[in-house]
Amino acid sequence: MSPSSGLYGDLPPWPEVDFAAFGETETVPLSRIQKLTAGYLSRNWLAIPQVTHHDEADITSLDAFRARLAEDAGARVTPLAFIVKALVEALRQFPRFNASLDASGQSLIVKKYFHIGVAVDTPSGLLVAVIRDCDKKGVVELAGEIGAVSSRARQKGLPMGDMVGGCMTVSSLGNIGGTAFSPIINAPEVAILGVTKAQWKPLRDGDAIDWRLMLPLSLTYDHRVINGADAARFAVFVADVLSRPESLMK
Ligand code: CAO
Repeated sequence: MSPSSGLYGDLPPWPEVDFAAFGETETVPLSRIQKLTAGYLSRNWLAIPQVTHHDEADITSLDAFRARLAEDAGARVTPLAFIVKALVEALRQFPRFNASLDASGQSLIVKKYFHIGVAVDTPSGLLVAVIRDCDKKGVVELAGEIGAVSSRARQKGLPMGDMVGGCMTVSSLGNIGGTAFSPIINAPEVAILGVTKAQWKPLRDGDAIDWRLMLPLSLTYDHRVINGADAARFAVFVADVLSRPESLMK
């Protein structure tokens, strides 16, 4: 798909530049995954009126809690498994986020299941692994599944069946850095949660200063389906459950 073709064919043509006229260059073919992803991302970027809402969650307790949990379970547990569980709770509370517009755009299909997509950075491009029935799995089980599916994705890619049917996606750059970003919705989902690196921040507690570990949340939503106030409520809800990690151990 050319960058300007498709839905908005009346855009000016993409600039054709002889880059070599300005200095040395090298042509590197895109991988199959990168080419496919480019098409989907362009479609989703053009077709969805999307807005990103930013908030942050206090994960001071969660960080200590997950360290204890990992030690007790003898397993690796990153914040992501808690974030997936928090999303399940938020989707229950705000069912409009667990929905897709039908092909005619006239009705909303509201899902009663909780399959969460996890964006995985692989050497050949970005893949979204869908973790099924996250409402029925515990945090440790989810952490194991996310770890296993992301290594599989990096080593040999994923079959299409492992990447479809998601309700909402999480894109975590928390292992790398950043303070906020605008993730693009993975259609036909209506929202995606971006997460960047948790940072210690001084928060006022009466006359004292308390250092808290704050996790940035970047929630992109389809404005045709979700209004800004509900997006703000959704983010506040996610932040609240993340601040009470015991509540996610059900
Ligand atoms: N803040 C601080 N540290 C974080 C963190 C956060 N938000 N999220 C993860 N970390 C830490 C983890 O705890 C882990 O440290 P420990 O081993 O000491 O606990 C370390 O960072 C590495 O985590 P990880 O990346 O191995 O595991 P994960 O569960 O956080 O993420 C995966 C797994 C597959 C989502 C991730 O590796 C990945 O590929 N992310 C990129 C997704 C991407 O490219 N998104 C952009 C798409 S465009 O929207």
